[in-house]
Amino acid sequence: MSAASERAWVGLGSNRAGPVAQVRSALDALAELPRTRLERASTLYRNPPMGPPDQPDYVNAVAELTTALTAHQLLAALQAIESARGRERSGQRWGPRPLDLDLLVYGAHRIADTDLTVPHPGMPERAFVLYPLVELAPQLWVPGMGWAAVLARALAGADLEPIPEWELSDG
Ligand code: A4P
Ligand code: MG
Repeated sequence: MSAASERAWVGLGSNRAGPVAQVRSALDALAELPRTRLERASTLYRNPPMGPPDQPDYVNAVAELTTALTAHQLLAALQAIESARGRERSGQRWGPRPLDLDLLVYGAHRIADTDLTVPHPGMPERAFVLYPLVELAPQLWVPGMGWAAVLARALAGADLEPIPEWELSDG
């Protein structure tokens, strides 16, 4: 990767159409992105929905990338992966979805325009983002928000169930 590349973290979530397989295939798709390297992926965690409770549990994970894409190019690439999995963007807010990819952190950048807000503003309330993020990057400073580990500690007692390896190999 070139000297101009950035370290970026992406949140993955699914609660439909085989959530474990959805997240695993999204990780494969991230590994195939141009000018991007998938450095590591967190454990997958099963957890109850944030938002409307009458929907299945989610499977969430975080991926760490090194990328020479701009933040907006990376967002477009994430949306293309979502669309390829049949995501309908017109659905209910925070409703069930086969695959949701959020750009959490993009280097030290702070971005707020009509298409993109980075760091992702929901992070401080979301154990399903912060716990896997801290697993990958225990020393991470989230621009404008603080240390990821400190943000995670504020959500102690989160209901996150790590998905064991044997379950992953079943798809
Ligand atoms: N957008 C702006 N900033 C970003 C960013 N940093 N990353 C814009 C990704 N997208 C960003 O997204 C709406 C618009 O946000 C996009 O067009 C993009 O330009 P969307 O994915 O279509 O909308 P959404 O996901 O339905 O809404 P929202 O508010 O983004 O929902 P979230 O935050 O993605 O949350 N419960 C559990 N347990 N686990 C989950 O993963 N996820 C959600 C959805 C709800 N409940 C959940 C989970
Ligand atoms: Mg989203």
